[in-house]
Amino acid sequence: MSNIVTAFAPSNIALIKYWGKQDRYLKTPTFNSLSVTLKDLNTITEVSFSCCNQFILNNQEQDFKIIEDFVSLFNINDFIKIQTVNNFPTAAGLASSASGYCALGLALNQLSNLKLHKQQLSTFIRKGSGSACRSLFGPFVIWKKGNDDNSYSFLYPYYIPMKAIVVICDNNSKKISSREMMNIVQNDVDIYETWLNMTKQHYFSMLAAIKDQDFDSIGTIAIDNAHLMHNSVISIDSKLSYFNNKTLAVIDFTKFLRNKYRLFYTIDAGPNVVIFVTDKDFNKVLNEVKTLNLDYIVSSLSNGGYVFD
Ligand code: 2P0
Repeated sequence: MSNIVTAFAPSNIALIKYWGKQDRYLKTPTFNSLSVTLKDLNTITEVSFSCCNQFILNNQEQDFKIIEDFVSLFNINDFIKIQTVNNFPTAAGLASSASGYCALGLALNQLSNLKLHKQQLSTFIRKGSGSACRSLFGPFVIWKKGNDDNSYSFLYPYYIPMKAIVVICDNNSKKISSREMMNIVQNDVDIYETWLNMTKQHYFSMLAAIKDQDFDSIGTIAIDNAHLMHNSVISIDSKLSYFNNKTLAVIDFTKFLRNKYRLFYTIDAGPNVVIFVTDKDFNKVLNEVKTLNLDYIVSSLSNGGYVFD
C-alpha cells in the first residue's frame, strides 16, 4: 500500500443542470444531469498518512472539519495530510468543488485501499459535492437520480470535437453558494415544478442530439437549460441573479457570433460564461473573444479523473 497518493481531476460543466436534491444529506438529485468534462480547469491532490490531520488548499491551511465527514466515508483511521491545488479561481462558479472532491475521492480510494470501482466511487464522491461525481468520466457524463447507491455517474459514450472558452466576468467568490441557491429555489413549489418539467424535456432531447451528433440542437438545448436555471433564481428575486453586466454583454456577443460560427454557451451558478465551439471554428472564435478584453481560460475535453502511478 502506497503512503503517498496523488490524483488529478478535471472540472465539469453541466449542459443539463443539477438543481435540487431528493435527499440533502446523501446529495441525491431530483433529476438526471449531463455534463462535459474540462481538462484545463483542474485540481491535483496529494494525500498521505501523517502525524495529524491537515488540509491545505492552494497553499493555505484550512479547517479539517470542512472535509472530515467526506474523509470518514473511506474508513481511514489514521491521521492524514491533504494538499490540494486548483489551477483556476476557487468558488467562482467554475466548479472547483467538483474537481476538488473528485480528486480527493480518487486519492482516498487508493490510500484507504478500499479499491472501489469507478461507479461505486462516484456515489462516495457525490456525497462530498453532488456534481463532483461527474468529473470521474468524460467528455459527456450522465449523473442519474436514484436512491444512494443507484445515484451514480457514468460515461455517455459519444464524442463531439469541440473546445471550451471560459470567459471570466468576475473571479471573486459568489455571495450565495449553488448549494444554498438550489435549496431556495426548491422551496418555491411552483417555480421548482416549472424548472423540473422543462429540464426533463431538455434532458431527453439532449441525449438524442448528442447521439445524432447534432451540434446545433445541442447548443440550443444547452442555452435554454442554462437560462431555465437562471430564470428560476430571478423568478424568486431578481436581486439574487448571478449575472453581472459583463455576463449580459458576453451573452449578447456570443448570440451574435452564433450567426457566423458553430458555438453555444452555458453558465453555471456564477457570472462566467462558458462558450463551446467546434474544433473547426475554434481559432476564429478565440480571436473574436479576445476583442472583449476579458480574461478567459481555454480548455479541451477530458476523459475524467485518475490517480497517478
Ligand atoms: C451543475 N451546479 O449541474 C449545477 C448547475 C451549479 C449550477 O452542481 O450541494 O456544488 O455540493 O451537491 O455540486 C454546483 O452544486 O452542490 C452544481 P452540492 P454542487 O453543475
